[in-house]
Amino acid sequence: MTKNDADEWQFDGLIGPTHNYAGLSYGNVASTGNAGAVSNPRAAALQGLDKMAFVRNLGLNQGFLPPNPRPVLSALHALGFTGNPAHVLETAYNQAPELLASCYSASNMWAANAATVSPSADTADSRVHFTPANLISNLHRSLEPIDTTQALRRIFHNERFFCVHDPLPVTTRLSDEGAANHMRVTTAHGEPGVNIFVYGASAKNVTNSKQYPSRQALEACLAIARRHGLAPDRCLFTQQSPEAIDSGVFHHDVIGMNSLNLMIHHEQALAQKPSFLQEIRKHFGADSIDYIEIRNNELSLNDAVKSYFFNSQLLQSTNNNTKSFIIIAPSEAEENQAARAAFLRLSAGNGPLAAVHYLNVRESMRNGGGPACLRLRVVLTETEAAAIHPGFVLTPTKEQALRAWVNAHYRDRLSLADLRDHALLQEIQAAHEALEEILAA
Ligand code: SUG
Repeated sequence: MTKNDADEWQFDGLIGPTHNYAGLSYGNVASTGNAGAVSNPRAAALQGLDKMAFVRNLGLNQGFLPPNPRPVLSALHALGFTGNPAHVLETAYNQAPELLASCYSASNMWAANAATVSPSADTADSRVHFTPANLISNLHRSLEPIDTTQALRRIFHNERFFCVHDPLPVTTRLSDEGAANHMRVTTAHGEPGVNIFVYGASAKNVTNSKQYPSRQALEACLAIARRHGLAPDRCLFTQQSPEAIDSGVFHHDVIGMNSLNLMIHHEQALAQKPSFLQEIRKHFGADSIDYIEIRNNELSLNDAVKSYFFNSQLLQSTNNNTKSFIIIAPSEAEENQAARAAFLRLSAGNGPLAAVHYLNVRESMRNGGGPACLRLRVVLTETEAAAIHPGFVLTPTKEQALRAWVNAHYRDRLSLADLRDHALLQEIQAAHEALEEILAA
């Protein structure tokens, strides 16, 4: 088998039963804007499953990552809340509701932040490498890596093919938010790629964002490239524009997307665009890369953030037509005139898009998570794909079982006050036990 037989898999985060709106992510305008709203975890999970099924029905490879167990009682203990679980929940709710919400967050649904992934075609030891993101920029997200690392080691367990590293050490200098800030440009999935790491800040930066924090450190990107064994001459490190971060672009995938050799970027996405384009062209030549720029007068930074145009899932079309890509965009992009018009332009005439499908992932969107946030891309050869844990592949049977599980175990209404309800904790434990049975079936 040659590496050319490799294909891309989408691993979506299965949305957990504690999905809620706590306004925990400063710099993510949807999260802070919806703080305190009542969520519907059941609808959220079903919307996520609808999207996964849609992708699978297009003939693409679809898997999922399990929700992390919540609440993280050990974190509440570490934060000084003692006693039995009911007492811990009640006192945390009364004294520090944001800490309780952090320990209850279902944020590992945004699988694009689970890890950075390098396919075997790119790595020195020809294994698929994963670095789970340390997610240290926000307390609630910093509680994800331990469980995420475990889940990745469970799914990609065969060490002959896979290497799941530990997350990077916990320090702001190595702040890492995973694949949301990484793009792999290549003409075929199984060919070696050029790895583009987009960072928000570095130790040497002079031009940082002013209003909102940047989340990805250059030093984290450099460490990942080293530990994955990527060829230095096939790695490119470029800075996000501070202006974009200050407009609510907390991850690069909110302002740029790519698949294979197609890149669609907003003109204000990057701080050093000219040198970036020069380097990209040096690697590919003008003909083998399709770089499309969306100008500010076509879609403003604000509309890009509001519509999540760039957080659409750009996928390889499985139809044998001349256009190679399709888009899964959030309904919010259809409702935004400028975003809709931009998609029309890209699908008309010689545009690269064969189709644009608008899907409803509103429950996630209200926390700043669009279609692309909800999935982790993993390029696998057929042999590697055969070695993953089959329980995490979204077959039609598994999909039906997961839908029934969500309907049986999820609430359709969750407010922040509900988080102190001890019954909720027991419901979630029962849900996780039932999920294990589905994974084993
Ligand atoms: O990290 N929202 C997530 C959204 C992550 C989106 N992912 C990508 N762009 N790839 C975040 O800000 C909000 C949770 C809350 O407020 O309750 C939250 O964590």
